[in-house]
Amino acid sequence: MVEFNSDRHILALSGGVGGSKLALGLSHCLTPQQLTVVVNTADDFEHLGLHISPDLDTLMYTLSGLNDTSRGWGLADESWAALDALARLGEPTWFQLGDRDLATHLARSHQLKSGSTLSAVTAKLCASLGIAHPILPMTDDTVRSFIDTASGMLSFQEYFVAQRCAPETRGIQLQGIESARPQIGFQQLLRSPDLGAIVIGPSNPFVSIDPIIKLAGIAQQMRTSVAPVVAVSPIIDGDAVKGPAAKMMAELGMPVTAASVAAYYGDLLDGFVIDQKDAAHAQPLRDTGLAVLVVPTMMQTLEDRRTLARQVVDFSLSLSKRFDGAKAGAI
Ligand code: FO1
Repeated sequence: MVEFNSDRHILALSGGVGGSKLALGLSHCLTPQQLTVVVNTADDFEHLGLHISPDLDTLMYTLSGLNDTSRGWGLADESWAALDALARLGEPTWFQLGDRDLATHLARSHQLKSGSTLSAVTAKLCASLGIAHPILPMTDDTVRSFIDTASGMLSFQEYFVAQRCAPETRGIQLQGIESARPQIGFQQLLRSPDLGAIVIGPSNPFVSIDPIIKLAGIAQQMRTSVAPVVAVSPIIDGDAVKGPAAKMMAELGMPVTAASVAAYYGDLLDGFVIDQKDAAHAQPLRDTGLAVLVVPTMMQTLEDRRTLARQVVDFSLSLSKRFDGAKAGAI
């Protein structure tokens, strides 16, 4: 465990694959009392009558060690008999549901239909999978990402899975964002004097992190929090490790660089973590007043995840000391 004042808590904001790798590293460095992961739910959708929460699934499977590391989603050692049977019945199979993964969607959908909130369902699923660290959906209300493309307005999964991110992105709409209430534990944590740092994972800024920070009041609470806000760049050497972040940035007219991600988050950030391949961006970013950590950020092994997590926590808490005086007056 990282040695730091144990009543300081880290709040990690996460999308799917990249965020879950850092969250796994954090879960190895921090106790369940020291870490909460808040997860994007704007990728959620209804499919075959089931409520699918892809990023929550990825977090749960990763933190329980059940995830398929090569695909990046779903469970390891999966079988596909139900999907084959669905194909025979003429049902859509573009979104692949593995046999054991299907149990998660059935349980979630059943519990939601019985009146449970997504938070309660997630807590129950996590407990069943033996996950001790709290994983919270960003909201219990409905927010859905739509991608405005050259081929029309597409729901996120239509864009991401069915069309393999091929259509050109013109913009992103977060339907329901104005009326959605941030999850209650998320709100309480942001107000907590024990909050040590807010860590934005190396996730897609537009479709994974924006839905979380654009929830009512969240960006303002992050800015005025006693805790520093530190993001890990999802862009390394001009490309995204996984997913369409780099393609979307280019299509939205942004330079595909780590520095561009920092500029996008703007005054929300106190610190930024970039890969050593992007070391040339460090000084220009520091000149803007941002604290910058340059370390290897490519997480290939479990040891990479642990090492980066430890470095991010140490860096964030060092800023915490720096900001104690400055930010304490803000709440
Ligand atoms: N991603 C795919 O590329 N193809 C799939 O068929 C697919 C199925 C799937 C089923 C359950 C689940 O929880 C996730 C699944 N994903 C699939 C991943 C997911 O749609 C995306 O990775 C996220 O939405 C992006 O964060």
